[in-house]
Amino acid sequence: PESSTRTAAAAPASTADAAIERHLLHTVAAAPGQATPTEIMHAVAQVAREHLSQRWVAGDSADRAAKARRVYYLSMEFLIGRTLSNALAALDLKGEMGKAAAAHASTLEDLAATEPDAALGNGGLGRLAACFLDSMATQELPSFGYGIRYEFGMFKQAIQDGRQVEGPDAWLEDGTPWEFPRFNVHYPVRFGGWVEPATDPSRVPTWRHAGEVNAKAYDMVIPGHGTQRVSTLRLWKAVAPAQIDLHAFNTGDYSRAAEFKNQYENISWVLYPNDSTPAGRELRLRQEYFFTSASIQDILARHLAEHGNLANLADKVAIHLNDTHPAIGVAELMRLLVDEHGFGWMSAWAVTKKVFSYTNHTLMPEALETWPVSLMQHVLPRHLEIIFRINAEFLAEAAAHRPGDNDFLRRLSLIDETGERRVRMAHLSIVGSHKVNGVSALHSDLLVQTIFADFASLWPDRFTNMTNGVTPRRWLAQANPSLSSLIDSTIGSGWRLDLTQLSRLKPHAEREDFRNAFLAVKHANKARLAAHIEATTGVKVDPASLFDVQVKRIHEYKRQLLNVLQVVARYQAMLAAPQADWVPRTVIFAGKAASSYVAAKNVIRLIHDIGQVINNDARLGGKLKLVFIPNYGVSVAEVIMPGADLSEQISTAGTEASGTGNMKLALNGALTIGTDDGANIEIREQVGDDNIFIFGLKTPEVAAAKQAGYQPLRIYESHVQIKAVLDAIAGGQFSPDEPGRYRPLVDSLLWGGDHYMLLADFDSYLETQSKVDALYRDRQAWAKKAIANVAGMGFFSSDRTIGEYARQVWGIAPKH
Ligand code: DL6
Repeated sequence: PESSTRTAAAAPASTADAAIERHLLHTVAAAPGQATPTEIMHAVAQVAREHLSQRWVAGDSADRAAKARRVYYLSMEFLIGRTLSNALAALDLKGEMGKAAAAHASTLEDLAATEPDAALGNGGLGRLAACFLDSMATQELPSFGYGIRYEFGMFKQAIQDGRQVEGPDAWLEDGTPWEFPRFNVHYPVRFGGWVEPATDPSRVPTWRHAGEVNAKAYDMVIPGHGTQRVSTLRLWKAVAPAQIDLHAFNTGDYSRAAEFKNQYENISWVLYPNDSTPAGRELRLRQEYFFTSASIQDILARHLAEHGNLANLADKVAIHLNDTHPAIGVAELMRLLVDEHGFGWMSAWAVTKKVFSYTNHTLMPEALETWPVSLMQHVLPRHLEIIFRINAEFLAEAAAHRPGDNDFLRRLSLIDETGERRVRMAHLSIVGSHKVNGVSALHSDLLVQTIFADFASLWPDRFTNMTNGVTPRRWLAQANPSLSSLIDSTIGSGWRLDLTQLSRLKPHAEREDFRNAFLAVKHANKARLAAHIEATTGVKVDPASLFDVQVKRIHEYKRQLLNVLQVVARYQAMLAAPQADWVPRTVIFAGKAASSYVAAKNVIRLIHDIGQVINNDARLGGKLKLVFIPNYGVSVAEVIMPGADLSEQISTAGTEASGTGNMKLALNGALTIGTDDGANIEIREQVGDDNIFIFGLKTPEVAAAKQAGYQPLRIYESHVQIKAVLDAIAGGQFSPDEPGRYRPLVDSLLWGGDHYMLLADFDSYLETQSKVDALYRDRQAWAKKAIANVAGMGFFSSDRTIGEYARQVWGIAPKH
């Protein structure tokens, strides 16, 4: 391994240096002169940990003394990324630590790069949760995040022969400096068995559970910025009950002992088990109940320790459901209050509704969780009973609103009776919460107009909107230090804690020297991104070309394929007129496809195959490149966002709940080309119509076109360019070794109905792309608009979002 050039004998130059050496010697057990960058990173992290831990203890004591009202954010996912730089920035230790790192012949960036990403999430929902933790700490909200300590996070994506290959993400392999095991905090979580009815009405039923696992707490510290406060992310690890283990072990049946252990401990092994099998689906339900139950038991224990009883629970506790994954919490709190804490049903229900609130993150019907009643009966029989009773009472209430309307009740029911009976987790969340929100203005409107319309007719005031945001600390200050210093020297550094201050940049867009400085920063960031592209794909790209970026999960509704069609159209047009003055473009994709999502994986392969042809076609003179950056995640995003010129946000209108990549890219000075969808609409309002490229059908037009009998085949037959593009792909021009490879993909567009309306938006997309090219030719005009984007992004700070949640949903006052 590489070792630093410093000799062990040299005296530490500063307090920071001394602290690092102390930790190298005492915690990491490495000789300072021989320590590897990873060891030095661990030592630096330990220094930060010491400070954070003091802040933690102080904040916790203050909250206890104040008997604070707290918010508990329950989420299956937290996509945190690396912590070191963020922690040092929060502690204001970057300068000092940078110097100390230099003494070890290293830069802070190099040290930080040795930390594995904590990738405990899939995409937008999980990253939003991580931005929220940062803002909750920064806004000094008494708060906890609760989730699962997955042993393996989001899979590592490699691209082999154009195909996505998934590898395990053993992020805890070498330990993490950021977690604090809480050996004294653990709860039993029970599964299976049956329910023994109560013997008389004054008693409660008894759940004779079949199995029990121990949930052990591991805390991760979340630093606040500009404050001494930190927040806690409490993650649960599943541990088999020791006596079971030992019994089999003692009788010499080692494989049975291991089997028992696995059966219980697999609950916290992997993020999102493949749910294409019954075993995978059951494991997922167990995961959901496991972390939700442990979290709620912990919340009640804390409350009892502070208040002595649960009478004032709803005054002191707000529990937020990040999507429906923790929705079983509604039944679990009822069970704990009624079965274990002596509450009557009615008073328990009144408390439960006050305590919970719920965010929906998707309108896609296939993403709305439901669990078969039979599975629920098998895994959580007592909860099923509770859900049935909640449903009966709820339907009685609903029936009073519309007597005789059985269809209304059928649609509202917590149980879907069409086909196999299933529990609708979104319905449980709505009925059990006092507030329900969507994540952008459009999405929240669509929720009440479409999938939740019946509920909205019952309880219009329950529904609200909280437009997403991103943390400026990670997504500008940390990811883009050069733009941050330019901004600091122009308007001061206060934007880190008050992003609306970015609006002060507006007048500077008129200054040529500022525009040039801005362009120079962008160019340097593009060079950094180009180096990453070359290192990870082997393709050399020109930082002077327009960097056109689509980075996000690969999904049909996000329409990476529409972008691909555009690239092929451009390629064909360039070949037809090679001498024309083409604006050089580098089209950059990144993103993971769910391991069982065949259509998405085909898109990755298609991008790769087209890239192979285009990138090696000398006739283009290097003016078009197409690359797929592997293993998209938080740290890769931190390199991509600052280097983008154009942000592709091209989902079919009405399908993307919000998007947050759109915010990160615009914040780093990319111009958006996008549809009238999700938060794009609000980005447009903030940056102004002239500074964004909006194209395509709007949500009502999509619905109308479908209603009118949309026929993609007709478009194909009558549209020369679309036909040429699809024929090239289907005919094997990009897969000469297997000419039929993409025939099914094209057929599914033409004959499968083109569900996401790619062909309907094709013309408008291409026209708009030409406008992008035209603008890019005028570097000064482009810079003006890019600066206007940065200046207009103040609204999209997660501090603003968290402030809104705190005041309007959780009833807690934020700092600002
Ligand atoms: O709210 C965060 C994020 C949105 O920005 C995206 O538009 C949305 O697709 C995403 N949803 C998910 C998974 N949804 N579910 N369930 O990540 O949430």
